[in-house]
Amino acid sequence: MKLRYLIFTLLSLCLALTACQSTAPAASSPPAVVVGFSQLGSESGWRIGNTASMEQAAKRWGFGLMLDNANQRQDKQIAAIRSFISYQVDVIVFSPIVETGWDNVLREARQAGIPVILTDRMVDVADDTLYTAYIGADFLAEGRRAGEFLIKKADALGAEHLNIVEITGTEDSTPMRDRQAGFLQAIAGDGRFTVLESITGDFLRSKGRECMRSLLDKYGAAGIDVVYSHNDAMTLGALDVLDEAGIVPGRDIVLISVDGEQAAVDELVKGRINCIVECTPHLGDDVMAQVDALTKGRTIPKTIHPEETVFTEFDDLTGIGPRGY
Ligand code: GZL
Repeated sequence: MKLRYLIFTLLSLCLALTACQSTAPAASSPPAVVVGFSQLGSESGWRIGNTASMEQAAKRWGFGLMLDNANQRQDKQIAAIRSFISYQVDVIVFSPIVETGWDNVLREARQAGIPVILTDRMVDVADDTLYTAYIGADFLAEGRRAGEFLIKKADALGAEHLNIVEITGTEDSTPMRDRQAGFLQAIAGDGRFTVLESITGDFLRSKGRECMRSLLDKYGAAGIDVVYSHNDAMTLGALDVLDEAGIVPGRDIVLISVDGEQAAVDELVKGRINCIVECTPHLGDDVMAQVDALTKGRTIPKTIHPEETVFTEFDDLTGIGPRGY
């Protein structure tokens, strides 16, 4: 039995005994394909849904999955990738918490002959052959959808001027950079909009709450017309603060969010959020289909974007089914 099968089987047995995270078929038949997946954390409902999607898809494809949760730390992701190289997995999949700092470990994976698929977020590396594919959202398009909604909302309000505050995701992460860039591209040249300030909430509900509180302290409720928040977790934190301050979200202040978590969609239906740009966490099947193709020696596309939409107050929201995250 190949060393890595032995390791995987023993590791799965050990993980199973200690109830750690490993998805493996019955120990009697080692999986033909083993995937090493470095997940960046559990910071939001989106992330938890994404992890579930990857685990369920690996099971459906009959792949062994070594899952490591880095708890928001890049150094732990790098260590996990190195352990996957040692175990000689067939494919490494990871969601890079930030874009920079990956060149060395990706070169080590290439030297070991192990292909790397990026999922959910991109890397900024000197040589883009260091990764085989990126499977995840087009965050620029997501940002543009947020900006396009705001233009429509300003038209509907007959607003002459709107002050915007932006609560951004993790700095140097692809969703943060491109959701901001796409939004600014969409509203560029429209003199009705001023972005007063952008502060990072790191995609966390608790920090979204802190950001909203400090922005209200600084500008007052009358000074803020629009909150553009890069994910639902931070938006839900902002809603907590607006409620405490007696501000009616969705009416006194326009809220634009991203992800499409069930909890946020419920607030959208109540009119407390005005727009949610969908970002699907259900990437597992796309990723595992490309893993399958790679292990069969086929060439795969360099970039795969999932279909995504946008939900706004101007739409018929009765048709939104259960979100699953
Ligand atoms: C987007 C993903 C982001 C989500 C957040 O693809 O990277 O990270 O929008 C999550 O909820 O924290």
